[in-house]
Amino acid sequence: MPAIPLFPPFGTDINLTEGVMQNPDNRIERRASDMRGYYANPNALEALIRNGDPVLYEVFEKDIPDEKGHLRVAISQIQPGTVGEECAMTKGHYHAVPGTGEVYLGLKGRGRILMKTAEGKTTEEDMTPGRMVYVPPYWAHRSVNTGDEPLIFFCVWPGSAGHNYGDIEREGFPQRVVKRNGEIQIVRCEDDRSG
Ligand code: S6P
Ligand code: ZN
Repeated sequence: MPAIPLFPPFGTDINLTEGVMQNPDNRIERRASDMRGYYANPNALEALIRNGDPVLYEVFEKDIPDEKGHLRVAISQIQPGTVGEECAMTKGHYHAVPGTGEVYLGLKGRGRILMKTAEGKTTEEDMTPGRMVYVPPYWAHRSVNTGDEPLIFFCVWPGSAGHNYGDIEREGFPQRVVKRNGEIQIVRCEDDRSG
């Protein structure tokens, strides 16, 4: 007798060239108006909201139980562009169960994954097609599109992990990715002139 209800196996096609999952069960969209408080330049964000409130990123998921033992999967797609000088990015989160990791696989476009711990350690990893990035337990993670086309990546994480957005909403990340004079730069809080 299994400890959790038996779940039917399934398969789904992923177009690896386009980064598109066939028949996702859920689509989450984040528009500019969902991102208040996240970007260093709130005026630039408000201008974007007034100017059609575009979808900045989407997440396509399969319906897999958010329970221990399961693995959840999703494809995220972040549109290119900047808000002020800051590159388009996800909200970023810790997992609600902090001791749970995640695997990212780049499918299309170019970006960076920013990571940080509650104790103040920080690091970044490149996200490009075919590159796998391991996000270990306890590391908050945010994805940033540094290219000129959508950044698309596949993620797998424990079903029980959940998402803790509140801490990042309050703390932000010490790193910000900006485009200055056509060049991508990572700035730290102390030398952040974008705000
Ligand atoms: C889930 C995984 C991704 C993100 C997605 C959107 O654990 O890390 O599927 O949810 O990239 O980012 P965010 O920070 O808005 O959830
Ligand atoms: Zn995650």
